[in-house]
Order: sequence, then C-alpha cells, then structure tokens
Amino acid sequence: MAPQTATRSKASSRSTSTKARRSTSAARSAGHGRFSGESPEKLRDHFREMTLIRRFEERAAQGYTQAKIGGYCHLNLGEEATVVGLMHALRTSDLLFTNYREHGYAIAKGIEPGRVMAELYGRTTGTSKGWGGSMHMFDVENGLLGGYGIVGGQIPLATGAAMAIDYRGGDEVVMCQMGDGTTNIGAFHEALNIAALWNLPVVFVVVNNQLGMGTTVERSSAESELHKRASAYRMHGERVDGNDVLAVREAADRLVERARSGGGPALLETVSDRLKGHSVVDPGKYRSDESAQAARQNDPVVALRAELIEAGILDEDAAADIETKAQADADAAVAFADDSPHPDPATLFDHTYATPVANDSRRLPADPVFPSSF
Ligand SMILES: Cc1ncc(C[n+]2csc(CCOP(=O)(O)OP(=O)(O)O)c2C)c(N)n1
Ligand SMILES: [Mg+2]
Repeated sequence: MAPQTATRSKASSRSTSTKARRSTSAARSAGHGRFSGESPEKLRDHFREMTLIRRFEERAAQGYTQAKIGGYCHLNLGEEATVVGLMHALRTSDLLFTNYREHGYAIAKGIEPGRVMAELYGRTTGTSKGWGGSMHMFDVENGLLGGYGIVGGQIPLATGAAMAIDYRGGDEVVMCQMGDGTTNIGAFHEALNIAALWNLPVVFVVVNNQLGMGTTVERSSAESELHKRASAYRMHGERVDGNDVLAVREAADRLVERARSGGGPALLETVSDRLKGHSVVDPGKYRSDESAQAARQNDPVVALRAELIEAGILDEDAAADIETKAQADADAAVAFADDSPHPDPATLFDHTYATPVANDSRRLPADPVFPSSF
C-alpha cells in the first residue's frame, strides 16, 4: 500500500471562520427550512441519541450521589448536540481521543450504554474492566482510545496516533476532543504545530462550553475566539453553534472527510453551554443566575424536540415514546452495571504495564512493606 503521505497535500492556510450562531429560539424557529433535504428518520435518530445521552447522564449523576460511582464524574449535560453531531462523522475504525467528559462520546461511538455505566460503577463488565472509571473509558474495537483525566493529555497521543495512521498508509482519521480551557496547555500548541507541519489526518475539536471549571474563556484566553488559534499553525479553523446538531454534523463530516482525503488537520470549535457544574459535586456557585438561566434556555435537547414537532417530523406521542425508551435504556444500563461483579482485588495490578517490568510492586495497602523472606 502506498504511504498516505504521498497522497496528502499540504493543509490549506485558508481561514474560513464561520461565526457562531448562538441558538436563540427566534433563530431556531426561523430556520425550519434547514430540515429540507434531511432524512426524517435521521433527524429522529439524532433526537433519540441525544435523549439517550441526557437520560444516561441523569442516571450517572444519581448513581454518583448514591455512592455507586466513585472518583470524579463529569457529565455531557448540555453538550448532547455537539456529541451526536461530532460522532456522526466518524467510522467505527476512526480513532477518538477525549478528555474526561466522555460518557456521551463513548455511547455515540457505538459502545453499549451498559458497558459505559458498568465502567462508572467500577465493574468488570465496564469498558476498562472497571479499573478506569468515569474519566478513563477505553475500547479499541469501537475506536475509543480514551478518556484522559490530565487536561490536554490526550492531544499529543491523538497526534501520535494520526502520525501512525499516516505512516502505515491507512485511511482512518483521528478526532481529538478537548475543552476550551485546554487550549492554554502547552501540549495543545506543540501538537497543532506538528500536525500541521506533517499534514496529519486529525481533527482537533474544542468543545467550548465557555467555562474551564469556574473560569470563563474571556478570563483565561487572550484570544477568546478559540478557532483562530489554528491560524498560528496555518491550520484551517472554524466555529459552529454547538447546540445545533446539524451544524456540528455538517462541519464534522466535512473536516473529517477533508482529513481522510489528504486535506490535512483542522480545528473545529463548537460553542455550547454546560447545564450543570464542572463535575457532579460542583454546585456552580461562581455562576450568575443569568448565565445559568441562559444555558437552560439554550438546552439543545429541548430545542430539537420543539423544532422537530413544529416541522411535523415528530408529534407529541412519538417524542414521548422516544423519551420513554431512552429512560428504559438508561435504567437498563444501571441494572446491568449494578448486577455486574466488582474486580477481584488480586487483579488490581494486572494491566499496569503492557509488558513485564522487573520489580513491579504488587503490594496492596494492607500488605507488609517487606515480604517475610526479606
Ligand atoms: C494538567 C491538569 N491541570 C489541571 C487539572 C484540573 N482540571 C480538571 S478539569 C479542568 C478544567 C478544564 O476545562 P476545559 O478544558 O474547558 O474542559 P471542560 O471541563 O469544560 O470540559 C482543570 C483545570 C487537570 N486535570 N490536569
Ligand atoms: Mg470548558
């Protein structure tokens, strides 16, 4: 097979930034014509998937407060349109790297919700056999290469995976998801530089929910239009409304296929809102009432439901059926997780290293520091 580098042309330096269209109800109702040419079934599928993620995350929050889930737990509430639109662009064989806010991505990439919930519950049936938890989903078969808890940790790894694809002459594409705050990590700039220099098949996606924990983009980023940072590396960058599943899908489809056909890397910024705190335990006290209320008004699941009903693509009964089914699927995921076994403590160190390591300590907290034969 000819190396992919032979067919990949240098990335265009053209900057066709699309101004984000913030989703107001007025803009939405004016835009019904945008469904023309869309398959009604596909639109219903988008709503189905977004609703499933919403219900799944609500059950995850509940499981956390019941102490069924340990560690950290960050939810995609408010980011459902972004998640579904982005994942639409990827084939199963395409590789996805995300930050720690990845439950919805795992489901939309094709992983059974039960396996995702079981990972949250720390059970052996989870995507990482229960060792990873919320922030460390991993599933090679579905092309999910993590789930990273270190802010920006995924970016050099994703870029390396894109280099591996290029080197082997494959036609897969890497998508590297991250938050707005992550664009101030040094590795972001190093990775974008090398990806552009080597014309690698990777699409970087900045999910701009306008907050990095409690800090707004404007307070943390000198260039707050984050897609413009691509231009420092002569990389294509653009911004879309992350509450609009069709806008995200269109941009993701186009940029992924562009990367697949040798067009080079790109930076896609999606702008949406975080409906709840940074993690389940964060009450979000730093946020003004107006900002929290604006986020609720932009709720992408509520908005798509209303739009589809208004356009005659769904009626109340059909929408309610989808919601009932999503709730049942989320409940079934919880039941599957709850019924699954905990890992045997004796297996705790089994996958610490990929290859055997001399003097690899397998000492558990209650074990003596020195073996009796010492
Ligand atoms: C290297 C590093 N620094 C700090 C943290 C603590 N931390 C966890 S999430 C986060 C905010 C990241 O915000 P953003 O990139 O916007 O992602 P979001 O949580 O909004 O999805 C920080 C500072 C971390 N996990 N890793
Ligand atoms: Mg953020």
